[in-house]
Amino acid sequence: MKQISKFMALILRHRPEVGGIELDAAGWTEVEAVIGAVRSRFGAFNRAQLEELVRTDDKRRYALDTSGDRIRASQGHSVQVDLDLAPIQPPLFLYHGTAERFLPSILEEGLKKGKRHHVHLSADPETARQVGRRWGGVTIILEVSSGEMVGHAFYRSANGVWLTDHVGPERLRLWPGETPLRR
Ligand code: HQG
Repeated sequence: MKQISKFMALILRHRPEVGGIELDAAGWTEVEAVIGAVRSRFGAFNRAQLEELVRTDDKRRYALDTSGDRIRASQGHSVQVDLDLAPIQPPLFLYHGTAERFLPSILEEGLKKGKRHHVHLSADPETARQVGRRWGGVTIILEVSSGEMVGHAFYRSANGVWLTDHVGPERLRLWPGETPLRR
């Protein structure tokens, strides 16, 4: 199931053509098309298994529409899609987990979105830690003073990831709970 989930992330976020599917402007595609793509790569796979995968995914990466006939990734795309999220007021603080080795560049340039459409921020330090751990080495957590970022649009994806365009270095500090520099 993990391999299938990774394949779904690939075709729903980055390379739909690999699965022979097409995403609409908001990132949606037919559930049947995704089932077909998974079958042609992994063998037997049915709607119940897809729904189970959507329901149990650790980060709730995929969402079905209200009809249950269409599916999309809730965030993380590199292909051009407009998720049509409404801007909302962020909490006072958000968090970003990353690797210590990126810190000098981040403190100079701020958080940049790179290949994705947005910078991804977490609602709490623990989630940020999980995100940062993916990079190996020493994980650090940055606290973002999102409450002070007046004039910057923030969005929250269906799976609770906070999204914005860029975070300037002046809005970042090492989360006080983290002390990597003293290790
Ligand atoms: C770093 C996963 C140097 C940034 C997670 C991060 C998340 C800089 C990396 C989602 C930088 C980008 C996103 C700068 C940012 N200089 N490095 N100026 N600005 N960076 O993968 O936040 O499993 O695009 O710190 O759970 O790690 O895919 O972003 O380390 O929600 O569902 O550049 O991906 O979800 O990496 O992760 P990413 P991210 P999924």
